[in-house]
Amino acid sequence: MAFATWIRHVALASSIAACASCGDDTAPETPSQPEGFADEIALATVTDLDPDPSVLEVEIEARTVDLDILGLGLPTTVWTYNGSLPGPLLRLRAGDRLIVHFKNSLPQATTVHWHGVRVPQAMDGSPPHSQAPVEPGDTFDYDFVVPDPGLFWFHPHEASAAQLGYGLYGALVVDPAEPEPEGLGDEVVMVLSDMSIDQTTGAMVPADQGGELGALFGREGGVLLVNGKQHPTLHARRGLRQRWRIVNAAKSRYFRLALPGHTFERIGGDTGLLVAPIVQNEILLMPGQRADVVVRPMGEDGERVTLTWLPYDRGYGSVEFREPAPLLDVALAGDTVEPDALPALGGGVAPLDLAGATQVSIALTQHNAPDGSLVLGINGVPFQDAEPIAAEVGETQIWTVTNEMEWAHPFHLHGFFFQRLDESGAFVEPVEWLDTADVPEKGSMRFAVRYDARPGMWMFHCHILDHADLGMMGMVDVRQR
Ligand SMILES: [Cu+2]
Repeated sequence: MAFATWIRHVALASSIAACASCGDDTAPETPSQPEGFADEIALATVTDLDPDPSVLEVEIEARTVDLDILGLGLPTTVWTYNGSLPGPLLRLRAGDRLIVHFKNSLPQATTVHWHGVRVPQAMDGSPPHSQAPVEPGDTFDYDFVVPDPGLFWFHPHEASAAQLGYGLYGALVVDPAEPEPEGLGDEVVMVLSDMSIDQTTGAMVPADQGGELGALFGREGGVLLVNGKQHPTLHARRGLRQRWRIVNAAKSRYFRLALPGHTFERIGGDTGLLVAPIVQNEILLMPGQRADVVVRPMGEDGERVTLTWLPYDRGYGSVEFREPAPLLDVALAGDTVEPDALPALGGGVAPLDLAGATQVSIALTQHNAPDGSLVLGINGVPFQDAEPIAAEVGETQIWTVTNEMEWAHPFHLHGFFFQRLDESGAFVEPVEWLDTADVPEKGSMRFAVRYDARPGMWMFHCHILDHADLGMMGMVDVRQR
């Protein structure tokens, strides 16, 4: 059993024991969320096969299952990890070991990629270099230590646009080795996604719908999901903080989120806490990206406020004729809890030392092959023909990623975090470790990366997975010095 699971059991047991004082009406009330406040969007769990508290050992099977996603009594055949959408929540502590006995019971080959986790290259789940695809009926053991705290996620890296679109994703929470400050709010992990489902039959729409044009735009599903549920309800004690840890697991869709009348205090992103919270009116999550935000739901007793998806302009044709859409209702209850100060986060990151850094420039490109078919690539070369970018363990590189296309691209680097730089080369404040960052249309994005260890061939690609599948993917060959 991993430590974090154990500590929650202990906390539950002690809160039951503490109820001996419940009859004492002089005891000050500790405000709490409504009973079962997040049950409707509870993530599935998985059995830990290892009694060692520093090891989480689980079995995960990729298989199809029929689920009533639309709530209309129509079965949708969803591709899942262990039969649930999303897959089970995996939770460990930084420094713990994760062992996943993976079995592929799908009709096609797949892998599991651990997005954002600094795994050894052989555990990265990204064929052809880190492993061969796991064929139907075959198994693969993933076994690695999770070094960094944060919300991460896992998904296939084989036919990834199709397989994510059909439902293959799950959340991985790594708690920090040292306890976090208390009072950040009651945690809710939210996996956002979308799905293309025929509304009359419940059938999953094939992933190649719309042909090349669909792929060029990046296919978005019309059914928006929070933890696999369409427009679910989350309950909240008025004024009492909740900590929403959100991952965008959609294959193409950007999630621009607003909660009318509310602000968000962003306390983290892809990994770890910030040095101080950032107050934001909206949250923007590109595919693959995470946000760690504190919310104080406010309003009348019995009122519902709706977390809403807003159109985001990621380029040509991306906002026209598109309306805001409800994602999640927050149902308010109870007396209002008076605000108190958010605890000091104590996070933050030192900027990388850029002395002697090597410059790398790449362009995200689009062209037509001689046969007229659409090709996306890096520097005009699709992934299958690409030469890797050379790097050495211990080297620091400054990348300039230029985007020549009419659409923004969410750039993702495997295996290593990076720090954003602005056009002048200064660090973007606050300095953060990221694994995914937006490259605006007809614009560029710069970052610094240090290859700390772990030699091998590492992927980078657009996380609009239709684009990655069309060739917008490359490799960094990190050699031992
Ligand atoms: Cu793209």
